[in-house]
Amino acid sequence: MTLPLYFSPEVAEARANGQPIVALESTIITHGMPFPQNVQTARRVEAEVRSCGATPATMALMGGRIHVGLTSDELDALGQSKDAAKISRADLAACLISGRTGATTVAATMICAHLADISVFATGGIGGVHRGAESSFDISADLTELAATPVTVVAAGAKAILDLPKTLEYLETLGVPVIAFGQDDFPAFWSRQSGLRAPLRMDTAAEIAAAQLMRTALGIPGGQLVANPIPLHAEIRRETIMPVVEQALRDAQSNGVAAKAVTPFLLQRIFELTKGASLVANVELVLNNARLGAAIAIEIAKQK
Ligand code: PSU
Ligand code: MN
Repeated sequence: MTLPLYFSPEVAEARANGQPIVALESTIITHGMPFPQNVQTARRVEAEVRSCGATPATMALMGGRIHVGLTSDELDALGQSKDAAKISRADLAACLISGRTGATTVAATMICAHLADISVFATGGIGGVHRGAESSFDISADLTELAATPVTVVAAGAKAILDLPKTLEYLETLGVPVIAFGQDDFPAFWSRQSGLRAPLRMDTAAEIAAAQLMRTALGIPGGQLVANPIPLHAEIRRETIMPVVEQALRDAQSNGVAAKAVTPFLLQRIFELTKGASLVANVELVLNNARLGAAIAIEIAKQK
């Protein structure tokens, strides 16, 4: 069976010329941000990757194919779609045979990136171990994907909607390198500090690239998580965001939100409660991650 991979003209050209490519996810577009900011942000992130000398490849499932890179019209349609499914590892094959439109989570984007021979992926935040996971068992498939698939994921840490200590413990159990970029603390998405020390710290894109190549050379499967702190000017301090997060969690509970709906519900609720301020910070940190992702992709191409 041939792989149902479809490359956009831009990505096909980059591949033909051996240029560095950065994968981008699409659940952040369909389930992570409201329209029209979702499409505007996706375009800005793609432009940022280009201006740093790499090619962006936004992943989505459409018409039974894995689209590696979207045209401007496709991106627009996805951003306005009301019925795009949220696709993780478990849903990928079923979505493709149905021909439905699917937006890829971190886990699914890693799988698609690896199939397309792309080793770097930039996003906002990853899924993790939810608070109360000891009874709900809600642990994102993003974590096990990091243990399995050789892609370096650049994120701004994880949101405080999650249990951060448990998320770090779980990543350690899975053997996933968690690398804070340029600081000792594991960043907490909107805030630069989580109060938790990251297991590893690196200060250059070259080191991060070398570590991924070494891991592959050693035959250790899986990728690495690069936790890149939000730029200082865009930060929302922990004291400000934590009460909002607590409120959103209470709302999720009283509305009986469960399973795949939890993360999108919390993101939307926090957006409402902060009157959009959470989104402004979110956009800045994704742009920042796009820059670092491009720098790592360029280094991997050099060092390979
Ligand atoms: N966290 C964010 N923004 C997001 C997501 C998570 O701060 O957009 C999305 C990503 O696509 C991630 C997914 O892979 O939610 C995780 O969902 P779950 O917790 O259901 O695995
Ligand atoms: Mn979940």
